Amino acid sequence: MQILPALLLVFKSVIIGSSVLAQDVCPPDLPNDYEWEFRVFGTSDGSGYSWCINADAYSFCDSNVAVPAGASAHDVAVALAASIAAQCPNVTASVFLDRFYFQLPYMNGHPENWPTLCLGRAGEAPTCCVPFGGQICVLDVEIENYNYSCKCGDADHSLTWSISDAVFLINYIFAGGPAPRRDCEGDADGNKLVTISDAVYMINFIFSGGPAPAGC
Ligand SMILES: [Ca+2]
Ligand SMILES: [Ca+2]
Repeated sequence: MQILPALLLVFKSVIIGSSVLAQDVCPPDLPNDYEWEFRVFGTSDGSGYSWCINADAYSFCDSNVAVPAGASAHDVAVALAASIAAQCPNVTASVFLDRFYFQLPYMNGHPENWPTLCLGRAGEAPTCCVPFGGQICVLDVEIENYNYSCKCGDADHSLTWSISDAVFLINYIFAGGPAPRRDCEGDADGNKLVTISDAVYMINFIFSGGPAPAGC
């Protein structure tokens, strides 16, 4: 989360024009914006996405955001960010890798005005997220079982290989820590199991010039 301000600074862009709603129905631009962070896992299956922002009397929704089958998590993030931002010029959107961010201007500060953003695949119950008190709301958007792209050995799903992956596995195996998001991500040595051997494999890869994870 510490990188978010920098990311927003770099990638922030206000989408202007092509709004389906008149600008004067959007919330006023006041401090203490509400923020959401989303992360998309996997690729699009082509069935499309839906989202809805509800904030007091305001409601901005789209139930048919089309994303071609096979589109990457980044492409899904771009499509959703563009769709949401296009509904209201006061919504600021940015995208970084498989993550995307929204900011909605503060709305009078009353709990009943705290906005909800719901997001999901078209035709399925969406997942909703409320950034209470202007705090950022983080929501992982799972797109499981649809051509999931697995980076073998990336146990912590950071999209990179590092010693953190070995630490993650050791914590999982010996200390009751969280499991890798997908078994394939924990399976660095490609034997279809997640064991301490995978942590050893990552250590050997990172520090001793061993082979890169593959074949999970
Ligand atoms: Ca990693
Ligand atoms: Ca293994």
